Amino acid sequence: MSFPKNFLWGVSTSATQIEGAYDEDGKCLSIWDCVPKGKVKNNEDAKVACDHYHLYKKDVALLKELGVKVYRFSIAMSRIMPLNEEVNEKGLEFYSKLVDELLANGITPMVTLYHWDLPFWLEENGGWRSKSIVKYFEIYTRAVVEKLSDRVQYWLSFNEPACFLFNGYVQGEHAPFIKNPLLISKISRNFFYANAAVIRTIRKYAKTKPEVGLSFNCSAMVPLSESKEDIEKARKVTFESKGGILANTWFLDPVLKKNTVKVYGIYKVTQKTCDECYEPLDFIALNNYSPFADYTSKEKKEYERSNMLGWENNGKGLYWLVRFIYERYKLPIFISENGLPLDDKLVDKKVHDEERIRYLKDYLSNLERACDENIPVFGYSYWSFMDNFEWAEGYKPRFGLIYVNFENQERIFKDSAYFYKEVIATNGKNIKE
Ligand code: PNW
Repeated sequence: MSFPKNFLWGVSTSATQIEGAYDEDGKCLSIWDCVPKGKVKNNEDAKVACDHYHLYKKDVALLKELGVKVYRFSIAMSRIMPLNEEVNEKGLEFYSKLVDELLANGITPMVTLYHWDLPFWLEENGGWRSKSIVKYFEIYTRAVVEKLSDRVQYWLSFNEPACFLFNGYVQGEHAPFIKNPLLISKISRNFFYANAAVIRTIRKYAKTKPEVGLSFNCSAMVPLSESKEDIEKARKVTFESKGGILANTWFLDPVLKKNTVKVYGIYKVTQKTCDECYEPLDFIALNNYSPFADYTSKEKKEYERSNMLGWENNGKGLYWLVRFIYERYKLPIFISENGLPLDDKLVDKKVHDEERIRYLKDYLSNLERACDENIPVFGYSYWSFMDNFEWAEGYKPRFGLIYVNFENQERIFKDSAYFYKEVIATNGKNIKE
């Protein structure tokens, strides 16, 4: 009963959320540097964030102290592609030094090529509404892969297409704050082509045999009981009902099964798109925070607990997600995000975040169950390494294992960081205590 040997324990971050240095060394502005007033809580911004761009060596030392095997971070396209087809060597240099620092400390890098921060000039060009975006992703990916692939093996083409496309262009809650449901098919199609181009470019130019995945934000419905009928009902909702189809099937089926999907009778991923964009992945990366609400039944759920952003905490959601996804797509799974936001308080240089420790115990014991049932999960990466810029929510929700004092950039291990360190050291033996 335990996690596999060599399980990849890690922590995750993304460029915009931690780096700062928003206009240094040739970086252009991204859509998250050009947010209209009123769109982010308290009009906060990511100009400085955790100042990781300058403090990266100290941060890698903290990763080492935590004992992580893998560190998942993203590359800011705006550092690499300041305008049109031009490539900025200084931007590449930063990530090259970061990779060296990680390797020197025995930590495996996992690179996300796109975590939501489109260069602003590319948005003005039409952004995800324009097919021309594909060409720029190809140039960008080639530059990064040529620079880093002698040392980087794990690649994620994109982080959460459902979020940056739908929050950005359909709901208008994230940059570029456009609200137009009629864009669903078009922006998705451009995404499928960009994703295929990115994966093909990685495989074409990689100097080390690459392991390529994509981070999907996914949720499952937790069955009401473990009877056959309830499990079947939950599986159906996970892949077929309203929430399930747009959040899970819409992206996963075309990418992983070459299957067309139709939603609400109007929106469609066509067979042509599926055929032209099919490029098998080596693994599936899942970002999971909450299960789906139960759309099919009025019965009360087993328990209701929600975090400060209103998302339900329930570790069973992770077990069922991993199980349903593996049964349907049959690929190895990496959990690339899972975590809890709290309004953590620093008291005498300590942060007592028992709630986060309970959360970790709940989610990790459910993940262990999946491992025990021989589902090939090969790693888990907590979101996030440290407190950071939580997009439209600003700095209040703190997801980190490490507390960041944004006044002076001090970093402090929370109680959960000590707990997670022990999780890694014992390969999960302490989650039952
Ligand atoms: C992720 N949901 O987004 C993002 O990848 C991170 O950048 C972000 O900071 C983190 O989670 C925390 O919000 C999410 O449906 C997308 O519950 C979807 C959900 C949650 C988080």
